[in-house]
Amino acid sequence: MTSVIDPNTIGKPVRPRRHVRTLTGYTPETDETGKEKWPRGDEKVWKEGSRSVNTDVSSVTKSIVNHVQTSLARQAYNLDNLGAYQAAALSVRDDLILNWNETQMHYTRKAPKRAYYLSLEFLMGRTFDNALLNLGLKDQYREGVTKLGFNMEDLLEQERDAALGNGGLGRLAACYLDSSASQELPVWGYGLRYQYGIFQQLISPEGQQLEQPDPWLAGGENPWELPRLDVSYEVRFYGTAERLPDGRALWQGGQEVLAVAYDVMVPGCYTKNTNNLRLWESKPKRGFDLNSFNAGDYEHAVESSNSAAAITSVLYPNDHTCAQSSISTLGKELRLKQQYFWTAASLADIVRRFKNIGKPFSEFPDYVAIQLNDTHPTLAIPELMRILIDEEEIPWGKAWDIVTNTVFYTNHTVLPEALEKWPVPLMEHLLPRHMQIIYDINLYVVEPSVEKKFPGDRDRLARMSLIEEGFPKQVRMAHLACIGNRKVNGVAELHSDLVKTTILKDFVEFEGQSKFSNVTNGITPRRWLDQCNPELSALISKTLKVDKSVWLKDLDMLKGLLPYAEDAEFRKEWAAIKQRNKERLAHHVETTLGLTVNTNAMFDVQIKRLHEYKRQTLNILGVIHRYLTLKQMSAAERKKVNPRVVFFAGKAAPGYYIAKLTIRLIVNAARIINADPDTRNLLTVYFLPDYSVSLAEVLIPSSDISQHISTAGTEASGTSNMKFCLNGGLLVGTVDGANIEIAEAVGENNVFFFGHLTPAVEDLRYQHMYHPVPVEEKCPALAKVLDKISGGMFGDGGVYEPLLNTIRQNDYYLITEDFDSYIGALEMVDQAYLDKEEWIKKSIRTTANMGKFSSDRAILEYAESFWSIEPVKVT
Ligand code: NBG
Repeated sequence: MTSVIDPNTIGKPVRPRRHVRTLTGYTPETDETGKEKWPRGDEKVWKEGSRSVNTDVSSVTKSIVNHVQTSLARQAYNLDNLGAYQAAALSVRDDLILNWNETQMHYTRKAPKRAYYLSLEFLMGRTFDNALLNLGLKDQYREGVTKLGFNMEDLLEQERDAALGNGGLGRLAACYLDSSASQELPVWGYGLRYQYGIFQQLISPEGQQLEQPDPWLAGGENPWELPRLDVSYEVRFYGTAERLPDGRALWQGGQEVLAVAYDVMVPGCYTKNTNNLRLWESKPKRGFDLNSFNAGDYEHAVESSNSAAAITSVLYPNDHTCAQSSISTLGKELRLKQQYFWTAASLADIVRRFKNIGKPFSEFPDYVAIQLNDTHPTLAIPELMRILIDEEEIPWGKAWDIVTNTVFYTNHTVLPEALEKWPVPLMEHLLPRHMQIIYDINLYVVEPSVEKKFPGDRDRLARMSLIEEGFPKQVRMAHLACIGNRKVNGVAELHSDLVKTTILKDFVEFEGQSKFSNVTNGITPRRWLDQCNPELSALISKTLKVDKSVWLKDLDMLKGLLPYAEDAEFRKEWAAIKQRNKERLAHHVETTLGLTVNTNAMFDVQIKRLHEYKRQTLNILGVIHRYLTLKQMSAAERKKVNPRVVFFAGKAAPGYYIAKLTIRLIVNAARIINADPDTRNLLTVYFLPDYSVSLAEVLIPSSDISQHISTAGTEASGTSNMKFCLNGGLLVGTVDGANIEIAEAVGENNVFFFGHLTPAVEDLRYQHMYHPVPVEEKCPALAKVLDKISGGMFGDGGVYEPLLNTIRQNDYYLITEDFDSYIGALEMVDQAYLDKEEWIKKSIRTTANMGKFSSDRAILEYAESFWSIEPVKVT
């Protein structure tokens, strides 16, 4: 008999398309007496067959060899470092899965309130080392790997960074996941599984930044994720939304794509709790269009499947400050598609999990907290409204109550150009139902209540509206995020104040102060001390006489180091570790770039995204000023100068012309300065290409001084400032972001502050606009530097004119205003460094006082004050 194929089923998935429950998450049934029933087979056989985490060297080596033989289908004869890394990673993954499984089962059984961290970026870096340290298995693996004839450091180097983020915002999300698991909090992350992370940066011979795709998954299977092809949701775009008389709407037609889950295990430090980061990948709903295929039109046949797959193909490399201005219309549509795809899939998953508990929707906020990491996931607000109204048939007002008690919003920048806005026509086209809901929120919530509270204040109404008038009209995402949530916070004290007094001022007057608060950012001391600076971590444990498993989770214990600042022997050990970290960096530069670094010099580091507000330009102009000063000195004077090596690293958004010019100036200035025999023992400059989490892990422990020199009021927090100080590096900075709180914690005499303060900035800008003073008059030292650049000291001077003109004209970021005090601060650094013993004391005191900046503290603040969730320990 021939089988008959129904053409309608071709290309359709065999399984029903709605999410199918998998075995994960099932809870045991109980019998009449309330005793748990074993689900299938012989319980004893099952239990005998189960294994636990491998903790001794011989079971570790067995497991690695087993993976070499089976998972990799290789043998000792043909195993290279990459293969050995893969086998060892798979072995660690097995252990993580065991803990992960238990954690998920435990959370499901207990059904506690959970928090979900929605972030479009998770800058995870490498996992192998971090997982071993958190599991407490580093020593066993090191020994095992050595026994198998490999070197642990070589294997660690094989792993590619997971670089699914642009900078601080994405790394913060990664630190928060680590802290949530370490503090045993039921928190899941939701993000996108980009095929391509942040671009790889190359530097051309002229000093130009070139971008290259980062195919981070190309090396084959990623051992740190679990593909969960059975967890998938349909997500709709375009189509029509027809309002029904009962308040619901029927959204239909358009394009449907599938969101498929990939789970990344997030192990806590010295605990079984292993949380989940769920990343969505887009897939076409059907393989391809069969009609076109049959008609021989192959291109059209795969068109829609390509467009579905494109949604999660690449991370947008835009720095927040050139937000959407440099994206094309098509690019904008894709970006908005990414945002909706991700929030829709995440919410479908969250709602499904909630429904499994069997509680009414009125209790949703008792079980679910959703944190919006910046405005990128703001569509979660109208999407949850849509689900509640259209699918769950909950009346509008009740739905609004649920949403505004569930959602929380963190703002990460007050730069006005960074605030997301989407053109209304685009939103109407792509998400017609959501546009209706946004209009409804404006109509039912914003307008009547603002009018009631401030009768007749039309200007205020226009300022606060979710829709900005213009051609085209735009949806203001920050306003939607602010009105549709329970609490808003900034990320450092100054920043949170600025949020309240600038961009959301009207909303504070409208909703009251209590909705607005601050959670100062934090960093995980596991990666940013124990992992990146193992010698310092060991010295701290030895000195405090406390195992690191304790102090790494209670970072205030570092205070115990304070008395040792007076102990000469301890200082010697401290300084020797810094020195070895410098040598480690020098070795890295030598092997990757073939350059020799003077490790007897002071190491001065600025590493972050390239942006005008972060003022790498100020730094390189300062370097050139130093160079010119050295050139003018006599040989005898030069002898008194302390040698300095300046490191830069960071990526510029591909469309950000001025930032790219700054890179070019740094690279070419370095070329000239490093080659000058008069000065090269005293000053050298390096631009290290392709900045990444892994590069930061080598740079940060080596620094004597690091620079955080944004124009006051522009850097919301900064987090690398915390990482440097935790590793005993001192800070040169403006009175901005978290610099302020760091200085409060470590003592102002251990920080080198300079520059104008935030309240002065607006007036200065006004003066620049309407009463400009030429640079020659305002800041002669700077004028000289600019002239040298224009004059061609670092290659064709004309190339840099657009960059120099941003300073000569307008000078929005106030380089002319801060230059002299900046140079003054650097001189103070030189002075202070002359007294080596005192410098080391400062370094020790700085580390000792950094307890506040642990991301454990920050995540506990979110958990307690916002989300109302509690630790759920997996035993
Ligand atoms: C960035 C700020 C940083 C801050 C991180 C994390 C965005 C939009 N903002 O100062 O510029 O440290 O967020 O909060 O990426």
